Amino acid sequence: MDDLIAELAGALGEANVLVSEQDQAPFLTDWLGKYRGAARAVVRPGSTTEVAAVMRICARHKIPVVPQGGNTSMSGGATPDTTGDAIVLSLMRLNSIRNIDAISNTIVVDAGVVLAKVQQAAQQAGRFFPLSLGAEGSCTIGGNLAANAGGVAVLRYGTMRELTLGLEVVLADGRIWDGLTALRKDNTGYALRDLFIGSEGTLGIITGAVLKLFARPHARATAFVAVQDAAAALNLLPAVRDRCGDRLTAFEFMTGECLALILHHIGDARLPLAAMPPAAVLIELSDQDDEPGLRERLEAALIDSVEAGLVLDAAVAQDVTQAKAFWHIREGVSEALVREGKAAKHDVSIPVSAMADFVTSTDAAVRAAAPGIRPIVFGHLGDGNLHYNLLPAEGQTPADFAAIAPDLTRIVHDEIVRRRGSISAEHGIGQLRVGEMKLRKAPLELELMHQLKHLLDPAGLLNPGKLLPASPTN
Ligand code: FAD
Ligand code: 2HG
Ligand code: ZN
Repeated sequence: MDDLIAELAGALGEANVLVSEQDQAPFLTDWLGKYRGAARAVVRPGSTTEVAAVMRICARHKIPVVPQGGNTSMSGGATPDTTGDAIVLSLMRLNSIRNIDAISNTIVVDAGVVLAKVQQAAQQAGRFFPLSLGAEGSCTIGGNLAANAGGVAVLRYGTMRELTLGLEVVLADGRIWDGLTALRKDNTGYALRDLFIGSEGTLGIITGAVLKLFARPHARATAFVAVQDAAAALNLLPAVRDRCGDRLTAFEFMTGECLALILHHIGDARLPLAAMPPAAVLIELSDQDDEPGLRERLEAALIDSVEAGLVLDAAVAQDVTQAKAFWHIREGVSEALVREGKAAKHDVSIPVSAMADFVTSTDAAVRAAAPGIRPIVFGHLGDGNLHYNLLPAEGQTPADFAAIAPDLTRIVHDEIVRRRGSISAEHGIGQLRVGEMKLRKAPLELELMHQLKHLLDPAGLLNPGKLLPASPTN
């Protein structure tokens, strides 16, 4: 056993320092199966002080550290590189709900708590934690924070950043920053909390968080709506919002090609419409009570929109089971994409009003560059966030597709930048997009980001190769 492994085992116990290939395997590949890395060890601390001990040991030995939560990153953010120099620091054993305060409307949790467990804990206390996404059964609060996750309820409740009040973070040198305050107002200087949120494990290890809770919505109305295209969906958005106001919780778009892919691969997904539509929107309203009233409101908005020619057909869920079946379709999309083959993934953020034009011109541009290419487009249209996935043409070999994928990505990202958008809305830069940063970020922004990185992680040990290119200039 070398010195490093012996010290780590001394701090955490041998059972929590995984060195065998077999034990490490699940931690070294990403959810999409796109990256496979190597590590000296996978360590599993069980407390904040143990995380701090790991960081002190790694700082002394100059060992890179890759933090990992549920390992559901869509950008290879939690997978180490292939050198085998790094350790993977899994937060999964930090899994306690520390406190729920129904009056302050807050919950304090360890970073390794799985999102679904936080939702359940809030529900048991008669409260509601709104972050919701397809990976909620396995992603962790620490990962949600490090990625500033979005999901399907951002329209009403905001992203993880907006849902967070305080953080506890272990710094690269092992010091612990206790910022676990539950204050809605605190004007005492720079917002350190917000620096760590969205930093993808490159500035510190998040070990705990104070999150906002909300009143539990007891009423929901859910509709699966056929539309002609993204332009119709975009016009439907204000029509529903005007009728339903803040009750509008989700507005999720899928093209017909996307729907067909889901229905093909997800065996128990059933289309709730008479015929396959050119495109669809999944709409959800929520409120404190009065489910029949909520449903009526949604139906009225949809009837108006049929008359205005925006809606082709619609199914409104009559009970929870039907609503779940509608969501099952939407939630099947990432799995369907993986089953179909490796897609070139793009996480588009542009002004909401530019979405339809974006889809039309990007579809045309990628099809011109690569005849037969299959855009699979879906996402959080109400947030200005589409997942623009490209699948190879039928019969195209993976090698041929890989050869043209960078050019296609350039086309998609150019279309984003033309609209003053961002190349990542919610999945982060990770290792997937790190090569794009110099092209897409202003030099001044990159320089400031490098200075902050140097301040907090002078030896560059935290998640190297992710988010930031090696230097701002070359
Ligand atoms: P990981 O994948 O383990 O890590 C993500 C990043 O955070 C990595 O850079 C890692 O190094 C870092 N990290 C993890 N924990 C910590 C910590 N404690 N301290 C510091 N850094 C840390 N994302 C969305 O925003 N919206 C969606 O709708 C959405 N849907 C998804 C659906 C599916 C099926 C899947 C597989 C993923 C989806 N994602 C979505 C992507 C992903 O960002 C989220 O699942 C989640 O936020 C990642 O949490 P995790 O615990 O798995 O983090
Ligand atoms: C979603 O919105 C996720 O379902 C995953 O962000 C998107 O697989 C994807 O591209
Ligand atoms: Zn998404």
